[in-house]
Amino acid sequence: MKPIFSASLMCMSFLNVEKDLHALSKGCNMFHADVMDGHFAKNLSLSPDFIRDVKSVSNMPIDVHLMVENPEQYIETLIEIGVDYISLHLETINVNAFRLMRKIKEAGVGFGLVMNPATPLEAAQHLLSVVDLLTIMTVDVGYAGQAFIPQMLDKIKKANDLKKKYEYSFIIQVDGACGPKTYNFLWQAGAVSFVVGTSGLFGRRNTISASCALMREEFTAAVEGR
Ligand code: S6P
Ligand code: MG
Repeated sequence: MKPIFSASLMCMSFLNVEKDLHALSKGCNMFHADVMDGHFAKNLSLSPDFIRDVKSVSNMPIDVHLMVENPEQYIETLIEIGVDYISLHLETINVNAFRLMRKIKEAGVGFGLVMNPATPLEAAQHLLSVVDLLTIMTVDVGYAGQAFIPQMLDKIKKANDLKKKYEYSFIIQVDGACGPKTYNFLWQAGAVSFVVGTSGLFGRRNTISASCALMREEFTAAVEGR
């Protein structure tokens, strides 16, 4: 199985957005767009208007990670923009999880479910058969550049065991501190998709194309133990 690299757009420089998006679309496999409301996550990040612009210049699949208290408010707009996955936090959908899941899937969009580090996998068990993209946070939401939470490896392994046992189809994605120091553990645990931000892709003294190439080399070296 090949890894999926999902570029965390909130970590990119906005000085040359269109040019860098084109380079990212050659070197990565997906875009990850963080939307925050300053409440559920104590920060602000990307907006639906920005995501619309990204979609207008690129064919890359886009996963929108909604870190907001009321995700329902954004779903119609994101469907209309034509994003590929709408990822909702389990912690924000306990009163309407199945209703929102149906709304997303009936529109032909992938249903993403995201879990905070403190939320046990068991809390998601009734949704696992219908999730397309399961994102396990390995940092608390809100900021790039945080330390990896090692206890999450066990959660990833459990998710992978359940996926195999019940033949679930979700992709296991990890968000937070994905990079050369963590790829090997994450891959061995069963993660397939990696949200790459400051730890794995951005902020290097390099062009975006060179950073993408380096990211892939670092992944190969990490998982092959070289
Ligand atoms: C955090 C957000 C993430 C970050 C990404 C940053 O709230 O959901 O998507 O942008 O994790 O990556 P890194 O390598 O800086 O932790
Ligand atoms: Mg994210």
